[in-house]
Amino acid sequence: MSGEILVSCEENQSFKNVPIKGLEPQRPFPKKFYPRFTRGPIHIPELQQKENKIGNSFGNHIQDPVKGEIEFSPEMGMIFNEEDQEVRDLGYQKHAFNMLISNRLGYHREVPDTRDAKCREKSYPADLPSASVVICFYNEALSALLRTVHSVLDRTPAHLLHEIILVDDSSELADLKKDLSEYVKTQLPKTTKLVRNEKREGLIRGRMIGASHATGVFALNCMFVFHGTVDLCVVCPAGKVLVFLDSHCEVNEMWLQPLLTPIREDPRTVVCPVIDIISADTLAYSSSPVVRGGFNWGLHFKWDLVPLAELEGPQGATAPIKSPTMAGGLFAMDREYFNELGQYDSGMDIWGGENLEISFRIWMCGGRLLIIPCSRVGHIFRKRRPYGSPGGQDTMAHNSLRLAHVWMDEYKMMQMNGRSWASQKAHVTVLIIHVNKEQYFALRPELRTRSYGNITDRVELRKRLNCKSFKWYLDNIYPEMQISGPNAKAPQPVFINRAQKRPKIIQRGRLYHLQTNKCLVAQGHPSQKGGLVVVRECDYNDQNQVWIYNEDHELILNNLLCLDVSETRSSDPPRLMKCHGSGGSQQWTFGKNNRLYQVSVGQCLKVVDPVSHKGYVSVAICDGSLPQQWHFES
Ligand code: UD2
Ligand code: MN
Repeated sequence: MSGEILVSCEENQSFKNVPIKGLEPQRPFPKKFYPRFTRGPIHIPELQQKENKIGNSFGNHIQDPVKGEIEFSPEMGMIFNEEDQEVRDLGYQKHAFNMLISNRLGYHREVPDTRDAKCREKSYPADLPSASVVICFYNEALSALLRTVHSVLDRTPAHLLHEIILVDDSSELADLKKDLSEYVKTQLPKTTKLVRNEKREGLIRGRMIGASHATGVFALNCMFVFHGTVDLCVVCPAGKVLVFLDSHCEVNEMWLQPLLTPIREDPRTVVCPVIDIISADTLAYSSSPVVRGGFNWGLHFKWDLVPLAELEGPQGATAPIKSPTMAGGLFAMDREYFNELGQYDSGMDIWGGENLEISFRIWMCGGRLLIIPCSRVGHIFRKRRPYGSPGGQDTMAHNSLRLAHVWMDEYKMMQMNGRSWASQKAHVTVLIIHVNKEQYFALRPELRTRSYGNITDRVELRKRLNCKSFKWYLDNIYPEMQISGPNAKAPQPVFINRAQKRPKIIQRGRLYHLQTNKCLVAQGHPSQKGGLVVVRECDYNDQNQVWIYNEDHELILNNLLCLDVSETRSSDPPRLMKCHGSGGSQQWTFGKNNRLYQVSVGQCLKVVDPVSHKGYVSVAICDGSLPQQWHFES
């Protein structure tokens, strides 16, 4: 059949700038600082000069035309009265981010287009499948939740958005219980549904409940049009794809089309956008580097640099990247494939581990997982999780145990101090394994005997789907993963190569902190393993202040030790450790806004208290602020 494809779906419905009844924050602060519903530049007099100078504005953020970065205008966070203070304090307590600014931003705002310029030249097929967006939330700040919803409505063509399904995981906050349902009924399109769990289920079962409400019927705004001159008409196959989002996100321009395209080509492809950073303190939206997902033997998710081979190709920086794992919150997947692949493990509770479980399952059972650099979605990264589990259990440990027993074969990490530990529950002899005394069981010895429920169904699922072994996954999908113990391949290439060939030096010089005019040095002696780093007066004759930056992205002080972070406890300050050559915790990149980015934890190096003489440093969510600006001086 030949002929032109006709898309019968309507252009983007507009639900922008709807009047809000009763739900907007009622705080009496000066109107000039209240730019809600403002989609163009806001004109705050104090900002005028700044705006004129740099010429552009995104809501409350100002774009720096040189670096394409954004800068936060501190006026948004000002406290004018006690009530403001209360909103701010309560917000931090309940949500671990600045609710005062979130409320002031309102439900719509522009965000900077953080895509690579080449993404804007891309075109996507006209007959993309449409999506059901599932957003599960528990005690979310209403303004953040509704900004998530409106960003989807504002930036998604209507014919691609079949529905939004909000799953309230039994929230206790009054506005979520009452006002939200009123708002959904009266202010949002009919295609937005609100489902309420009778009891707290956690995000894993919550998402499954959301997905089960996704309908597969044709959307009302899609018609089958027959036209004499057209051979083929396209009916939007409504709700074919499930898109999961956290409840504190903002989608960027053209976010959905690049996600749907690879799924249309192959429904066994699962895709993630690049997760941009929305600062918990300022709500500033900034771009994330394109990195891919990995994990460590403590079963903690981490970011890895993309291997060069993945980046080389005709599409360059815009090409989809194969990712061994996903971060968890933001992804799109064919609905039937989600069901066929076993949804999620319903025995997992509240939070944690499901992202590695679904990642292993996708790769081991015949699918693939991609990160799509041209799709960008911002997410508020908080410094702590503001909620616990109902019984106070460590659900991450429970969930990780389940996934290890179902998917990791002989690679479960259950050897303590060199002694194998056989699991009673799984009836398997654990051979193994990677011994990492600091990372998991050594830290949590009580987990050795902890029960993790019945996993029979999941083991059967794995058999039914005829999934490959975990060894296959490691060999083919994540060969960079370091393995020690009986499963180690001999010889281990990284260490061998390292002894023979030192990584090429890219730069040698001082790490200068722009705000304090100080240099990064060892707190004690630079050869002391585990020693902290601090900023001190620069001394250009002192070899102990000289860093090497090499092609492996390592920062080595005085040719001795590498700057390193703990992957399991990113709140620990960076320290100097023996260079291990396996990337991750010792990989740093220099990025926009003079940031020094730690790849594995996805955070930036900063001086904790720039006015204090102590000069302590830490890693924190990147926000482009002055304490996070560094310069490598050769
Ligand atoms: C990350 C993921 C998150 C999830 C988690 C591991 C991203 C951006 N986020 O942590 O989606 O995969 O790792 O489990 O990749 N929620 C409920 N019920 C609960 C607890 C949470 O509905 O009992 C909601 C919550 O309101 C939020 C979502 O689940 O919308 C994810 O929770 P989170 O934001 O606390 O997780 P995050 O981003 O720390
Ligand atoms: Mn989240």
